[in-house]
Amino acid sequence: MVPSRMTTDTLNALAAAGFDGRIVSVRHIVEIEEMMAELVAKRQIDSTFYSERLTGFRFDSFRKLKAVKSVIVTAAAQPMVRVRFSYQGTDIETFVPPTYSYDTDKTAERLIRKVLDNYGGHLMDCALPVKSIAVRSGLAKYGRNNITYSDRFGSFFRLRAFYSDVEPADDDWGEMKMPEKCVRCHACVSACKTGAIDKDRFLIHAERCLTFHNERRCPFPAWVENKWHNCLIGCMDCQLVCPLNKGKITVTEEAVMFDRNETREILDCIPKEEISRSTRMKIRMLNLLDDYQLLGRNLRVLVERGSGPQRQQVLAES
Ligand code: B12
Ligand code: SF4
Ligand code: SF4
Repeated sequence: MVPSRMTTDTLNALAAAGFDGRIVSVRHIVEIEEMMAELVAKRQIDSTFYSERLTGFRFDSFRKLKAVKSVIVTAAAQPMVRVRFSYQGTDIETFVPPTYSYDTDKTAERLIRKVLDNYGGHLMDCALPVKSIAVRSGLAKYGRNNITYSDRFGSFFRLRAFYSDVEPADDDWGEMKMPEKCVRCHACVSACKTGAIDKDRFLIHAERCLTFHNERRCPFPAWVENKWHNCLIGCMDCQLVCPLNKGKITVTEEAVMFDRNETREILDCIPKEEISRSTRMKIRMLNLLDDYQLLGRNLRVLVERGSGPQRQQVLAES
Protein backbone atom coordinates (compact mmCIF):
# COMPACT_ATOMS: atom_id res chain seq x y z
CA MET A 1 0.00 0.00 0.00
CA VAL A 2 1.36 3.46 -0.86
CA PRO A 3 1.25 5.54 2.32
CA SER A 4 -0.91 8.65 2.07
CA ARG A 5 0.56 12.14 2.42
CA MET A 6 -1.11 12.38 5.84
CA THR A 7 0.72 9.20 6.94
CA THR A 8 4.16 10.23 5.72
CA ASP A 9 3.77 13.79 6.99
CA THR A 10 2.85 12.46 10.45
CA LEU A 11 5.87 10.17 10.62
CA ASN A 12 8.16 12.88 9.25
CA ALA A 13 6.93 15.45 11.78
CA LEU A 14 7.61 13.01 14.61
CA ALA A 15 11.04 12.11 13.23
CA ALA A 16 12.00 15.76 12.77
CA ALA A 17 11.27 16.36 16.46
CA GLY A 18 13.41 13.38 17.55
CA PHE A 19 10.54 10.93 18.16
CA ASP A 20 10.23 7.42 16.76
CA GLY A 21 6.78 6.51 15.52
CA ARG A 22 4.80 3.74 13.85
CA ILE A 23 1.27 3.65 12.47
CA VAL A 24 -0.49 0.27 12.52
CA SER A 25 -3.98 -0.85 11.65
CA VAL A 26 -6.49 -0.69 14.48
CA ARG A 27 -7.65 -4.23 13.64
CA HIS A 28 -4.60 -5.61 15.49
CA ILE A 29 -5.88 -4.37 18.84
CA VAL A 30 -8.02 -7.49 19.09
CA GLU A 31 -4.86 -9.62 19.21
CA ILE A 32 -3.41 -7.51 22.01
CA GLU A 33 -6.64 -7.87 23.95
CA GLU A 34 -6.72 -11.65 23.38
CA MET A 35 -3.13 -12.10 24.52
CA MET A 36 -3.82 -10.19 27.73
CA ALA A 37 -7.06 -12.16 28.31
CA GLU A 38 -5.17 -15.43 27.84
CA LEU A 39 -2.58 -14.48 30.47
CA VAL A 40 -5.39 -13.63 32.87
CA ALA A 41 -7.29 -16.86 32.11
CA LYS A 42 -4.12 -18.91 32.70
CA ARG A 43 -3.61 -17.08 36.00
CA GLN A 44 -0.20 -15.84 34.92
CA ILE A 45 -0.99 -12.39 36.32
CA ASP A 46 -1.35 -11.82 40.05
CA SER A 47 -4.94 -10.83 40.85
CA THR A 48 -4.15 -7.89 43.16
CA PHE A 49 -1.67 -6.46 40.67
CA TYR A 50 -4.19 -6.99 37.86
CA SER A 51 -7.06 -5.27 39.64
CA GLU A 52 -4.91 -2.32 40.71
CA ARG A 53 -2.95 -1.71 37.52
CA LEU A 54 -4.40 -3.43 34.48
CA THR A 55 -8.14 -2.82 34.50
CA GLY A 56 -7.88 0.68 32.98
CA PHE A 57 -7.27 -0.56 29.43
CA ARG A 58 -10.11 0.13 26.98
CA PHE A 59 -9.76 -2.28 24.09
CA ASP A 60 -13.13 -1.53 22.54
CA SER A 61 -13.39 2.26 22.69
CA PHE A 62 -12.40 2.59 19.00
CA ARG A 63 -15.43 0.54 17.94
CA LYS A 64 -17.68 3.41 18.93
CA LEU A 65 -15.78 5.67 16.54
CA LYS A 66 -16.25 4.40 13.00
CA ALA A 67 -13.57 6.57 11.45
CA VAL A 68 -10.69 5.11 13.50
CA LYS A 69 -8.27 3.35 11.18
CA SER A 70 -5.02 3.18 13.05
CA VAL A 71 -3.02 3.37 16.21
CA ILE A 72 -0.08 5.77 16.19
CA VAL A 73 2.58 4.71 18.68
CA THR A 74 5.36 7.12 19.62
CA ALA A 75 8.63 6.70 21.51
CA ALA A 76 10.25 9.77 23.09
CA ALA A 77 13.70 9.80 24.64
CA GLN A 78 13.69 10.62 28.34
CA PRO A 79 16.65 10.86 30.75
CA MET A 80 16.95 9.92 34.40
CA VAL A 81 16.42 13.08 36.43
CA ARG A 82 18.99 13.85 39.12
CA VAL A 83 17.49 14.97 42.45
CA ARG A 84 19.31 16.13 45.58
CA PHE A 85 17.98 16.43 49.11
CA SER A 86 19.63 18.13 52.04
CA TYR A 87 19.37 15.95 55.13
CA GLN A 88 21.24 16.35 58.41
CA GLY A 89 24.01 18.36 56.77
CA THR A 90 24.58 15.89 53.91
CA ASP A 91 23.47 15.92 50.30
CA ILE A 92 21.56 12.79 49.35
CA GLU A 93 21.50 12.25 45.61
CA THR A 94 18.89 10.06 43.96
CA PHE A 95 16.98 9.84 40.68
CA VAL A 96 13.57 9.87 39.08
CA PRO A 97 13.70 7.26 36.28
CA PRO A 98 12.87 8.01 32.64
CA THR A 99 9.15 8.04 31.66
CA TYR A 100 7.72 9.86 34.68
CA SER A 101 7.28 13.02 32.59
CA TYR A 102 4.12 13.47 30.51
CA ASP A 103 5.61 16.41 28.62
CA THR A 104 6.68 14.23 25.69
CA ASP A 105 3.10 12.87 25.40
CA LYS A 106 1.84 16.41 24.99
CA THR A 107 4.55 17.23 22.45
CA ALA A 108 3.78 14.09 20.42
CA GLU A 109 0.09 14.91 20.46
CA ARG A 110 0.70 18.51 19.40
CA LEU A 111 3.00 17.46 16.54
CA ILE A 112 0.53 14.90 15.19
CA ARG A 113 -2.47 17.21 15.56
CA LYS A 114 -0.72 19.94 13.63
CA VAL A 115 -0.29 17.58 10.66
CA LEU A 116 -3.76 16.08 10.88
CA ASP A 117 -5.38 19.50 11.04
CA ASN A 118 -4.01 20.19 7.56
CA TYR A 119 -5.90 17.19 6.21
CA GLY A 120 -9.00 17.33 8.37
CA GLY A 121 -7.78 14.21 10.21
CA HIS A 122 -8.62 13.23 13.79
CA LEU A 123 -6.68 12.06 16.82
CA MET A 124 -8.06 10.42 19.96
CA ASP A 125 -6.67 9.34 23.25
CA CYS A 126 -6.40 5.62 23.84
CA ALA A 127 -5.79 3.49 26.90
CA LEU A 128 -3.92 0.44 25.61
CA PRO A 129 -0.92 -1.65 26.66
CA VAL A 130 1.64 0.24 24.62
CA LYS A 131 4.67 -2.06 24.86
CA SER A 132 3.00 -4.87 22.90
CA ILE A 133 1.96 -2.43 20.19
CA ALA A 134 5.45 -0.93 20.03
CA VAL A 135 7.04 -4.37 19.76
CA ARG A 136 4.68 -5.81 17.18
CA SER A 137 4.91 -2.65 15.08
CA GLY A 138 8.70 -3.07 14.98
CA LEU A 139 9.43 0.04 17.03
CA ALA A 140 11.06 -1.91 19.89
CA LYS A 141 11.83 -5.35 21.32
CA TYR A 142 10.97 -6.89 24.69
CA GLY A 143 13.95 -7.25 27.01
CA ARG A 144 14.00 -10.15 29.44
CA ASN A 145 13.13 -7.59 32.12
CA ASN A 146 9.89 -6.93 30.15
CA ILE A 147 10.95 -3.35 29.42
CA THR A 148 11.15 -2.51 25.73
CA TYR A 149 14.34 -1.51 23.97
CA SER A 150 15.06 0.27 20.73
CA ASP A 151 18.40 0.42 18.93
CA ARG A 152 18.28 4.18 19.20
CA PHE A 153 17.29 4.85 22.82
CA GLY A 154 18.02 1.60 24.67
CA SER A 155 15.22 1.50 27.26
CA PHE A 156 15.36 5.24 27.91
CA PHE A 157 12.12 6.23 26.22
CA ARG A 158 8.48 6.80 27.01
CA LEU A 159 5.76 5.25 24.87
CA ARG A 160 2.41 6.76 23.99
CA ALA A 161 -0.38 5.64 21.67
CA PHE A 162 -3.27 7.43 19.95
CA TYR A 163 -6.17 6.37 17.75
CA SER A 164 -6.50 8.20 14.47
CA ASP A 165 -8.06 8.12 11.04
CA VAL A 166 -4.63 8.20 9.39
CA GLU A 167 -4.08 5.24 7.05
CA PRO A 168 -1.57 2.77 8.54
CA ALA A 169 1.89 3.15 6.95
CA ASP A 170 2.88 -0.29 5.60
CA ASP A 171 1.11 -1.98 8.48
CA ASP A 172 4.11 -3.87 9.72
CA TRP A 173 2.79 -6.25 12.39
CA GLY A 174 5.31 -8.85 13.44
CA GLU A 175 5.78 -11.32 16.27
CA MET A 176 6.70 -10.39 19.84
CA LYS A 177 10.48 -10.13 19.66
CA MET A 178 13.22 -10.33 22.27
CA PRO A 179 16.68 -8.87 21.49
CA GLU A 180 19.31 -11.46 20.51
CA LYS A 181 21.43 -10.31 23.47
CA CYS A 182 18.84 -11.54 25.99
CA VAL A 183 19.22 -15.17 24.90
CA ARG A 184 22.45 -15.64 26.84
CA CYS A 185 22.39 -12.67 29.17
CA HIS A 186 20.77 -12.76 32.59
CA ALA A 187 22.24 -9.57 34.07
CA CYS A 188 18.80 -8.13 34.87
CA VAL A 189 17.73 -11.35 36.62
CA SER A 190 20.73 -11.12 38.93
CA ALA A 191 20.34 -7.35 39.47
CA CYS A 192 16.68 -7.52 40.44
CA LYS A 193 16.69 -7.78 44.23
CA THR A 194 13.02 -8.67 44.55
CA GLY A 195 13.11 -11.71 42.26
CA ALA A 196 10.53 -10.13 39.94
CA ILE A 197 12.38 -11.27 36.82
CA ASP A 198 12.04 -15.01 36.42
CA LYS A 199 14.69 -16.87 34.46
CA ASP A 200 12.19 -19.61 33.65
CA ARG A 201 9.28 -17.53 32.37
CA PHE A 202 9.21 -14.47 30.17
CA LEU A 203 6.50 -12.53 31.99
CA ILE A 204 7.91 -10.84 35.07
CA HIS A 205 6.19 -11.20 38.46
CA ALA A 206 5.00 -7.58 38.45
CA GLU A 207 3.54 -7.99 41.93
CA ARG A 208 7.12 -8.35 43.19
CA CYS A 209 8.52 -5.38 41.28
CA LEU A 210 9.82 -2.64 43.55
CA THR A 211 8.11 -0.06 41.34
CA PHE A 212 4.72 -1.64 41.96
CA HIS A 213 5.31 -1.21 45.69
CA ASN A 214 6.85 2.26 45.74
CA GLU A 215 4.12 3.60 43.42
CA ARG A 216 1.46 2.11 45.71
CA ARG A 217 -0.27 3.92 48.54
CA CYS A 218 0.28 1.12 51.05
CA PRO A 219 3.07 0.44 53.53
CA PHE A 220 5.90 -1.56 51.97
CA PRO A 221 5.48 -5.30 52.50
CA ALA A 222 7.76 -6.77 55.18
CA TRP A 223 9.81 -8.74 52.62
CA VAL A 224 10.93 -5.55 50.83
CA GLU A 225 14.27 -4.52 52.33
CA ASN A 226 14.86 -0.78 52.70
CA LYS A 227 18.32 -1.05 51.17
CA TRP A 228 16.80 -2.23 47.86
CA HIS A 229 15.25 1.16 47.09
CA ASN A 230 17.36 3.07 44.63
CA CYS A 231 15.20 5.91 43.26
CA LEU A 232 12.76 8.47 44.64
CA ILE A 233 10.09 6.44 42.86
CA GLY A 234 10.44 3.42 40.58
CA CYS A 235 13.62 1.38 40.25
CA MET A 236 16.55 1.37 37.82
CA ASP A 237 18.40 -1.80 38.81
CA CYS A 238 17.52 -3.95 35.80
CA GLN A 239 18.09 -1.15 33.28
CA LEU A 240 21.42 0.14 34.59
CA VAL A 241 23.12 -3.25 34.36
CA CYS A 242 21.69 -4.01 30.93
CA PRO A 243 24.24 -4.21 28.10
CA LEU A 244 21.57 -2.95 25.68
CA ASN A 245 21.77 0.38 27.50
CA LYS A 246 25.54 0.71 27.11
CA GLY A 247 26.19 4.25 25.84
CA LYS A 248 22.46 5.03 26.02
CA ILE A 249 22.10 5.99 29.68
CA THR A 250 21.18 9.65 29.89
CA VAL A 251 21.05 11.66 33.11
CA THR A 252 20.19 15.33 33.56
CA GLU A 253 23.28 17.41 34.25
CA GLU A 254 21.58 19.73 36.75
CA ALA A 255 19.95 18.28 39.84
CA VAL A 256 16.59 19.42 41.16
CA MET A 257 17.76 20.49 44.64
CA PHE A 258 15.59 20.42 47.74
CA ASP A 259 17.06 22.46 50.59
CA ARG A 260 16.86 21.44 54.25
CA ASN A 261 13.39 22.90 54.83
CA GLU A 262 11.95 21.54 51.59
CA THR A 263 13.37 18.10 52.35
CA ARG A 264 11.85 18.27 55.83
CA GLU A 265 8.40 19.14 54.46
CA ILE A 266 8.45 16.03 52.29
CA LEU A 267 9.80 13.76 55.04
CA ASP A 268 7.20 15.08 57.46
CA CYS A 269 4.47 14.30 54.92
CA ILE A 270 3.02 17.83 55.19
CA PRO A 271 -0.31 17.74 53.29
CA LYS A 272 0.07 18.78 49.66
CA GLU A 273 -2.12 21.85 50.10
CA GLU A 274 0.18 23.13 52.87
CA ILE A 275 3.64 22.67 51.37
CA SER A 276 5.66 25.76 50.45
CA ARG A 277 5.53 27.16 46.93
CA SER A 278 9.16 26.26 46.30
CA THR A 279 8.65 22.60 47.29
CA ARG A 280 5.53 22.41 45.16
CA MET A 281 7.32 23.95 42.19
CA LYS A 282 10.19 21.45 42.40
CA ILE A 283 7.87 18.48 42.74
CA ARG A 284 5.98 19.77 39.72
CA MET A 285 9.29 20.00 37.81
CA LEU A 286 9.72 16.30 38.56
CA ASN A 287 6.15 15.64 37.36
CA LEU A 288 5.40 14.05 40.70
CA LEU A 289 2.66 16.27 42.12
CA ASP A 290 0.06 13.51 41.67
CA ASP A 291 2.38 11.12 43.51
CA TYR A 292 3.24 13.58 46.29
CA GLN A 293 1.63 11.32 48.90
CA LEU A 294 4.22 8.61 48.17
CA LEU A 295 7.30 10.78 48.40
CA GLY A 296 7.65 11.11 52.18
CA ARG A 297 7.65 7.34 52.64
CA ASN A 298 9.94 6.73 49.66
CA LEU A 299 12.41 9.46 50.59
CA ARG A 300 12.66 8.29 54.20
CA VAL A 301 14.12 4.92 53.22
CA LEU A 302 16.64 6.65 50.95
CA VAL A 303 17.87 9.24 53.46
CA GLU A 304 18.16 6.67 56.20
CA ARG A 305 20.63 4.64 54.21
CA GLY A 306 22.32 7.32 51.99
CA SER A 307 22.93 6.86 48.25
CA GLY A 308 24.33 3.49 47.20
CA PRO A 309 27.97 3.31 46.01
CA GLN A 310 27.11 0.81 43.24
CA ARG A 311 24.77 3.34 41.65
CA GLN A 312 27.41 6.07 41.58
CA GLN A 313 29.81 3.66 39.91
CA VAL A 314 27.37 2.58 37.19
CA LEU A 315 26.56 6.19 36.40
CA ALA A 316 30.22 7.20 36.39
CA GLU A 317 30.94 4.46 33.84
CA SER A 318 27.97 5.27 31.60
C1 B12 B 1 1.19 -1.61 34.73
C2 B12 B 1 2.53 -0.99 34.39
C3 B12 B 1 3.60 -1.20 35.26
C4 B12 B 1 3.53 -2.23 36.37
C5 B12 B 1 3.78 -3.63 35.73
C6 B12 B 1 4.92 -3.69 34.72
C7 B12 B 1 4.82 -4.88 33.79
N1 B12 B 1 5.95 -5.37 33.35
O1 B12 B 1 3.74 -5.34 33.46
C8 B12 B 1 4.66 -1.75 37.31
C9 B12 B 1 4.11 -0.77 38.32
C10 B12 B 1 5.40 -2.87 38.05
C11 B12 B 1 5.54 -1.02 36.30
C12 B12 B 1 6.88 -0.84 36.45
C13 B12 B 1 7.68 -0.21 35.53
N2 B12 B 1 7.27 0.45 34.44
CO1 B12 B 1 5.43 0.47 33.81
N3 B12 B 1 3.76 0.44 32.98
C14 B12 B 1 2.68 -0.22 33.23
C15 B12 B 1 1.62 0.01 32.14
C16 B12 B 1 0.56 0.96 32.66
C17 B12 B 1 1.00 -1.30 31.63
C18 B12 B 1 2.00 -2.44 31.38
C19 B12 B 1 1.28 -3.73 31.04
O2 B12 B 1 0.47 -3.75 30.14
N4 B12 B 1 1.56 -4.80 31.78
C20 B12 B 1 0.88 -6.07 31.62
C21 B12 B 1 1.82 -7.11 31.02
C22 B12 B 1 1.04 -8.43 30.91
O3 B12 B 1 2.12 -6.65 29.72
P1 B12 B 1 3.58 -6.80 29.08
O4 B12 B 1 4.59 -6.49 30.11
O5 B12 B 1 3.56 -5.97 27.85
O6 B12 B 1 3.61 -8.34 28.75
C23 B12 B 1 3.61 -8.86 27.44
C24 B12 B 1 4.86 -9.65 27.18
O7 B12 B 1 5.23 -10.34 28.34
C25 B12 B 1 4.38 -10.59 26.08
N5 B12 B 1 4.98 -11.89 26.14
C26 B12 B 1 4.50 -12.96 26.82
N6 B12 B 1 5.33 -14.00 26.64
C27 B12 B 1 6.34 -13.59 25.85
C28 B12 B 1 7.47 -14.27 25.39
C29 B12 B 1 8.40 -13.57 24.58
C30 B12 B 1 9.63 -14.26 24.10
C31 B12 B 1 8.17 -12.20 24.24
C32 B12 B 1 9.15 -11.45 23.41
C33 B12 B 1 7.00 -11.54 24.72
C34 B12 B 1 6.11 -12.26 25.51
O8 B12 B 1 2.97 -10.74 26.28
C35 B12 B 1 2.52 -9.92 27.33
C36 B12 B 1 1.15 -9.35 27.06
O9 B12 B 1 1.05 -8.79 25.79
C37 B12 B 1 2.49 0.68 31.00
C38 B12 B 1 1.80 1.82 30.22
C39 B12 B 1 0.84 1.28 29.21
N7 B12 B 1 -0.27 1.94 29.01
O10 B12 B 1 1.08 0.27 28.57
C40 B12 B 1 3.72 1.23 31.77
C41 B12 B 1 5.07 1.06 31.11
C42 B12 B 1 5.19 -0.34 30.59
N8 B12 B 1 6.00 1.22 32.21
C43 B12 B 1 7.13 1.73 31.86
C44 B12 B 1 8.27 1.82 32.69
C45 B12 B 1 9.41 2.69 32.20
C46 B12 B 1 8.32 1.13 33.89
C47 B12 B 1 9.55 1.02 34.80
C48 B12 B 1 10.88 0.83 34.09
C49 B12 B 1 9.59 2.28 35.69
C50 B12 B 1 10.76 2.30 36.62
N9 B12 B 1 11.93 2.76 36.21
O11 B12 B 1 10.63 1.92 37.72
C51 B12 B 1 9.17 -0.23 35.63
C52 B12 B 1 9.70 -1.51 34.95
C53 B12 B 1 9.25 -2.79 35.55
C54 B12 B 1 9.43 -3.95 34.59
N10 B12 B 1 10.52 -4.67 34.71
O12 B12 B 1 8.56 -4.17 33.75
C55 B12 B 1 7.12 2.20 30.41
C56 B12 B 1 8.02 1.28 29.55
C57 B12 B 1 8.80 2.06 28.50
C58 B12 B 1 9.70 1.10 27.75
N11 B12 B 1 10.81 1.61 27.27
O13 B12 B 1 9.40 -0.06 27.60
C59 B12 B 1 5.58 2.14 30.08
C60 B12 B 1 5.24 1.71 28.66
C61 B12 B 1 5.04 3.55 30.38
C62 B12 B 1 5.23 4.49 29.20
N12 B12 B 1 4.20 5.21 28.82
O14 B12 B 1 6.28 4.58 28.61
N13 B12 B 1 4.81 -0.62 35.22
S1 SF4 C 1 20.11 -7.33 31.14
FE1 SF4 C 1 20.54 -8.86 29.56
S2 SF4 C 1 18.78 -10.28 29.65
FE2 SF4 C 1 18.18 -8.41 30.74
S3 SF4 C 1 17.13 -7.15 29.20
FE3 SF4 C 1 19.29 -6.53 29.19
S4 SF4 C 1 20.27 -7.80 27.61
FE4 SF4 C 1 18.29 -8.73 28.08
S1 SF4 D 1 12.31 -2.37 38.04
FE1 SF4 D 1 13.56 -3.11 39.79
S2 SF4 D 1 12.24 -4.51 40.95
FE2 SF4 D 1 11.25 -4.15 38.95
S3 SF4 D 1 11.96 -5.82 37.67
FE3 SF4 D 1 13.44 -4.17 37.35
S4 SF4 D 1 15.05 -4.51 38.90
FE4 SF4 D 1 13.29 -5.77 39.47
